[in-house]
Amino acid sequence: MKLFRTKQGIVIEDGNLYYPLPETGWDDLFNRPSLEGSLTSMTRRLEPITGFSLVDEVLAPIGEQEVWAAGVTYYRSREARIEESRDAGGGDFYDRVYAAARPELFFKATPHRVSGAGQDVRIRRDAAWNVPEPELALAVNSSGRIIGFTIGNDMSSRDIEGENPLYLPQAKVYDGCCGLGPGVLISSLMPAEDTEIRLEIERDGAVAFLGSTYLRELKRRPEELVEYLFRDNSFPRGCFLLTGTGIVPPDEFTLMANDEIRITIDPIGTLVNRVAAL
Ligand code: DO4
Ligand code: MG
Repeated sequence: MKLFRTKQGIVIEDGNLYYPLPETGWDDLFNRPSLEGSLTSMTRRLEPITGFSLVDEVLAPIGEQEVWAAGVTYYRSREARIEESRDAGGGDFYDRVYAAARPELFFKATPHRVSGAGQDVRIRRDAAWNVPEPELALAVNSSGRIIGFTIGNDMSSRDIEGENPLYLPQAKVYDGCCGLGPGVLISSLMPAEDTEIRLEIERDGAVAFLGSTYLRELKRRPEELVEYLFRDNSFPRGCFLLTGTGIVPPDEFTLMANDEIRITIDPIGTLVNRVAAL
């Protein structure tokens, strides 16, 4: 079962049928105890809508939730960060955080910086080396329970991040820095380990980059990341937590305006965003 925020209100997808929940607020639903059970009983009472085109109607699946992200949770990410910060004396921070008990967690976006499926994401005007980071995103309610999963794109400026690790917030947080969606797969169970995360970047009608990883490469358990995030930290409306990237394009690759970024995680769907013109 999936939950979508749309121009017509909240819509539940169940068995290829779409059920509208026009009177319900996103934040209340997100934080409802036993969400999966209540959605199941709601669909029994509702009539499915016909002639509904999700692609035309879908919005980012976010209300008042903050978006956070984990870093260096895949070996490929550790490797890439060590390399990009070598000239800046990056030291062994990335190696240490990969192995440490405490994960790297950073603030990623407020709702107004988030782009839903079909909306543009942005690259910074003052950055020259930019990449998408395709990540499994956890939807977590205010009690710290994982209620579902969606797809996140942690847009990143690698030259700013590589110049000095203290520039991380500038490399990561700016207008249009985060893709999220298309909807939330409602489940407390992590998708299977052999689930693939696929990234395809299309430029001028041709494939500019293709890469993939598998959830089994994720070094941390999602519950462990959530437990650290909720230590001495409250999220009255819940939050999203991106779990890190395992796909890093080669160093000579940088995103350009009008590139189409497609991220697929099969049980959830495909998140498509175009890079806005500068
Ligand atoms: O440490 C920098 C950020 C890492 C990150 O965003 C990732 O591994 O996905
Ligand atoms: Mg990331």
